[in-house]
Amino acid sequence: MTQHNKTLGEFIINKQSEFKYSSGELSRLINSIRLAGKIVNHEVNKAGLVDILGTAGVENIQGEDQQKLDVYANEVFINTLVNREIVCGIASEEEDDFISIVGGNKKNDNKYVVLMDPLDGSSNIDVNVSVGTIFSIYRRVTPAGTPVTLEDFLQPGKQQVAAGYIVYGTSTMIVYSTGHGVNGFTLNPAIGTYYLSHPNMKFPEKGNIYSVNEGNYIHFPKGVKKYIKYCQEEEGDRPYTSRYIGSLVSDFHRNMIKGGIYIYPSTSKNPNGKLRLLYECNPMAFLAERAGGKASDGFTRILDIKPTELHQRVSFFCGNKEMVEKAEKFMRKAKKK
Ligand code: AHM
Ligand code: MG
Repeated sequence: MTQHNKTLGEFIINKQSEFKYSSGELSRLINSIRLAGKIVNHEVNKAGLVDILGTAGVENIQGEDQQKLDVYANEVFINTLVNREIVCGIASEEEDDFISIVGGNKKNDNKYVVLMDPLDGSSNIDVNVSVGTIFSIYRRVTPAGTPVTLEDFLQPGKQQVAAGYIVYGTSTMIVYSTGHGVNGFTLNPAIGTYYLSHPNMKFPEKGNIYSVNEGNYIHFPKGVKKYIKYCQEEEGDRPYTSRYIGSLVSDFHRNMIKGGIYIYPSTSKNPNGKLRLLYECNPMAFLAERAGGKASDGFTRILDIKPTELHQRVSFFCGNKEMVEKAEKFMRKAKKK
């Protein structure tokens, strides 16, 4: 990566001028997410110092209360979006209910709602493994200027205007799409600037990685068990390799670059899977499709599912088109029997 690569700021401005009649609202919104991501990144980077600076719920040397990082990230994203007056509503995996920003004395004609998982995979923080923020943006369906309602958030994923993630990894990256390509930007922490490092990201045509928590094998549906056995068979380009970080953003990111499938199926413990449709699966499915991949619940396209509740869970199969289709075939076959 060199200094003359386009920065995220420049990229957003260029994109904005492509939409002749756009108000720049979406560009400003992406900009706010970029800023909040930098603040969270700074804090995530200090996570290893927790024993020195104090643990969650305990006062640190400065007499400040240390917060859990997922709670902190939630607050940073909400405060940034509220303070910049850039959205009309927010729903977060960390909040029981959605937040309406319209109301009171202030006029707010903003048309977008943001849904997010502010810090996904946060159990990985203690062991210095990558975590991420996932975000999803929709145009509200109720009239501008009125308080948002549940209806504004329970839209099928195909209605998303934009979606993306920030991965706090060996490098910090923001990867997002406003509907056409998927572009990735890497943060240069020395100057706090994101540079376009991964233009037009695409899943490779063929993949050979499967990512699933095999510890739950015994509780998996038959179709998934059979697909895992298929991945392990010796034939053609198989056996595939198994890679599972347990951090959706990182597993997805690797699979998009190297080619693979991520599966979090239903289990006897979690009959609807573990992942959340609105905060995790829809944004990832939006990116997957824009990058030439596919995402389904084993039978149905994720982006077609009409949500019924905010914290709804769903089985998730996401990655290389060919691999997801193969897994779906095993699911259908097992269901018929
Ligand atoms: P979280 O939202 O509580 O962090 O859970 C989501 C995470 C995903 O990032 C990851 O892929 C999955 O949970 C891992 O779950 P498991 O430990 O059951 O394999
Ligand atoms: Mg999560």
